[in-house]
Amino acid sequence: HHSCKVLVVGGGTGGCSMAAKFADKFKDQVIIVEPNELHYYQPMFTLIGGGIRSFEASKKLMKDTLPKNAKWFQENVMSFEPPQNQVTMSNGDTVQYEIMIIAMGLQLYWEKIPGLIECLKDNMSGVCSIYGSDTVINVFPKIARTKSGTAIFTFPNSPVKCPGAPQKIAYIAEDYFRNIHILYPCQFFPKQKVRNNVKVVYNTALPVIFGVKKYADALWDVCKRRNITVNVQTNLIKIDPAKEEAVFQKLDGSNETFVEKYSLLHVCPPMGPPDVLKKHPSLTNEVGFLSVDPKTLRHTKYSNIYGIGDCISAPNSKTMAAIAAQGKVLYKNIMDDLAGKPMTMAYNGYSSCPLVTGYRKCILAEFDYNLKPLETFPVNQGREYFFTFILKTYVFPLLYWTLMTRGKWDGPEFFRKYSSMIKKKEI
Ligand code: FAD
Ligand code: UQ1
Repeated sequence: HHSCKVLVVGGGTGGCSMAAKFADKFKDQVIIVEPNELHYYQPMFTLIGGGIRSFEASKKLMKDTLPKNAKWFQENVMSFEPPQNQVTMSNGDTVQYEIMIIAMGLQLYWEKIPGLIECLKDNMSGVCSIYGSDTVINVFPKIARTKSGTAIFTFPNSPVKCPGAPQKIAYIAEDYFRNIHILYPCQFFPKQKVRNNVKVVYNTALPVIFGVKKYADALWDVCKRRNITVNVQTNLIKIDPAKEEAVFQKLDGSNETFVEKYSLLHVCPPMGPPDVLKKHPSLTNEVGFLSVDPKTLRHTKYSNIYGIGDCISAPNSKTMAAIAAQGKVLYKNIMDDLAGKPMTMAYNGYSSCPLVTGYRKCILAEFDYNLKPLETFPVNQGREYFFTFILKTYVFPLLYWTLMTRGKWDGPEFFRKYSSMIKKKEI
């Protein structure tokens, strides 16, 4: 049975970066519980799906990623006992803590779409997904094989991580079908001029293409210009592998269902909070997310529990960029609290989504809780740029592995303040 000053549940983006911050401060007094052998940089999955980056570049051993001056148990947390300041792990051991940070991420509910799991396992089917570490490598071969028919890209009826990703992969595939792409040193691109034979469709359960109007307008424009059919309030409910048909339900009140034949079907699976969290209603809101104050990120009921990342109830868009901003606030607030001072920092809901729209361009969306743009660079980020594509493809991964996993990247707030001084006021 173990005890520590700071217990971190989950060693993904949020858990690893917070553990690194606290392990620097309180050496050998931090425990991380994380079951996985490998640590993935998930934002690269979209680029792997487009054949732009290699799968190898997206992963590292967990032991080489988590901070060395913290103790790692390669277990699952099976239950929480907040009144006792204790959790129980899958090996039966308990861990006691002074402070606990919960960073368990989102669970993917593949099984909620009948037919999906068997299609994903079948290399010959046209069904694929960038969302799984075990499914992402099949995406590019399946896109490259598509020469005709309908390529359908879906967005589910649930909260998801990186809500832009399901349409980014649509834009990349569409660009690939057109054969407007540059050669990358790491990848050979065979010639593809099949765009005229492939219909490209984006079916989203949401009523909008994107939550922030400025970027939504830009994305509608991209879709119109490139003849991508967008159907809102359209939710994938079932796949029939034998007929290569997908069944969709309209969420416009009519509940009508319809069937669409596909040659390529890219699925973003439904997601939600991890089952373990949902089993502890005293920790969660009605739908199972860890219930935290959206400003301080402290638990609403237990004052020594905090949350970060995709598993928390705060209504920000669930991204790594959001976690960078949350981490700064969380660290400062916990240190204030430990010093007996009131918490002074508030998270403003900052989130960012580099909306890759092809093989050399990207719209870098950045916004806050109010869905107001909060941009870093002194340009109009509602436009497509090559430099933002380079940031997404090469700079952010480097930033992640060298700074963020070591607790040393708090987001671009610093640059934003600087560039807002020179940015022209937008009309
Ligand atoms: P995760 O990193 O998922 O980590 C959760 C960890 O908790 C996991 O390691 C898991 O094993 C562990 N865990 C689960 N249950 C337990 C348990 N019972 N006990 C102990 N540990 C447990 N973000 C961006 O900012 N920009 C992007 O361009 C972008 N693109 C993306 C594209 C794709 C395809 C995907 C999938 C994500 C993308 N993201 C992007 C989102 C980003 O990757 C996530 O928001 C971020 O990684 C979430 O971090 P987290 O720590 O909350 O969860
Ligand atoms: C970011 O900080 C971050 O975390 C490393 C990402 O994750 C991949 C992002 O996608 C983005 C956009 C940011 C924000 C950083 C800048 C410089 C805008």
